[in-house]
Amino acid sequence: MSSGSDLSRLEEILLNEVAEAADLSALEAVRVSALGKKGRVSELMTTLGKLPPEERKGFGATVNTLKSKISDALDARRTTLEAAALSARLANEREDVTLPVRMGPELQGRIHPVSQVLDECIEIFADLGFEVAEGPDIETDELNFTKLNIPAEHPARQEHDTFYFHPKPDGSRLLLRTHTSPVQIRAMQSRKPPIRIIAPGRVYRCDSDQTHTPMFHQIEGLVIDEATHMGHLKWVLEEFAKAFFEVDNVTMRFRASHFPFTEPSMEVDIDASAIGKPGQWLEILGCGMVHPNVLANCGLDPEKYQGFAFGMGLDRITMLKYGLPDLRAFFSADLRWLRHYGFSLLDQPTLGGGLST
Ligand code: 2U9
Repeated sequence: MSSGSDLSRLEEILLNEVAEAADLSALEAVRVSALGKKGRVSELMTTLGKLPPEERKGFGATVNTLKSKISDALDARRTTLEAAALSARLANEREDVTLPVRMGPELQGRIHPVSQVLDECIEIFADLGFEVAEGPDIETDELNFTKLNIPAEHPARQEHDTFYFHPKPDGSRLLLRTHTSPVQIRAMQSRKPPIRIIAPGRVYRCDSDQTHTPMFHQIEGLVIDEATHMGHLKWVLEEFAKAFFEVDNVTMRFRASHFPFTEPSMEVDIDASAIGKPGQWLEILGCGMVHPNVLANCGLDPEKYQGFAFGMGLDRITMLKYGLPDLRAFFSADLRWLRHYGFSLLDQPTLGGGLST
């Protein structure tokens, strides 16, 4: 039978043990030996039944008070020990953030030059207020051609060397998109101007020689608003060319051309001094004002809206910027080539940090 003085003696012992626990595991041992199922405080409760009924209530209350005192002391000690353990770790463990990054898989991997150039383009156009739009590689005839003012039997369909899927029972055929333009068609159908988007991605044409591969990459741009004009187009392309080739000035030449989806249409050359070869003209892109038929096909009133579009071959501008001589190497999955021409994961292009430095 425990008297009141036994209980206060036990309390003193237990509080002392809690105070003396030197670390978290010692403290846990104290908790188990006091409050665990067979702990000293819990065992007291089992003696309750042997007490005369009139003493039970008072004894029970005293033991419960003891229990919560010990429990509070354990919590307080745990907080102190945890803080001490953290301070000890912080004092002992040091990170030298100035050390070079350790060689690991992330650093051995290389970013393909086309991916790097795509990231550069996105960075430049995002800064000019464009957002990236995407769409599927497999498209309908309607979105890849018809809506773009290229009706059936139009000669431009032959020039696109299209990969078709087998016709469906209703005669319609799906195809691999021959340009990223269907992405812009979808955007015009689904949102109201102002529209400012770029559409980068893979495109497919059944054509293969020294300068053509059956899959290649394009980036196209589209701006539609109420008063967008050719001056805006010229400014955007000039800003792009300066930022992309990392030069203060570019000389550009706009040559009249023809595309079904733009009117007027132009092909754009830059003076190659931008890549250290003055005196030569390099064709870098095609562009024009979006044809009124295309606007109308997408449900936009050509009397109210107008805008410009442009398209570039990403593979081509990658070869120009980084002096890569052979297009076919881009797709040969040759690790030696990638290790030589690829970019480190840490070379993320930013306008602030210099695109390629
Ligand atoms: C919409 C309306 C107009 C996109 C354009 C070009 C001119 C162009 C070529 C560049 C090299 C393709 O990769 S390449 O062979 N592209 O010359 N692309 S205007 O015009 C559009 C696009 C979408 C709705």
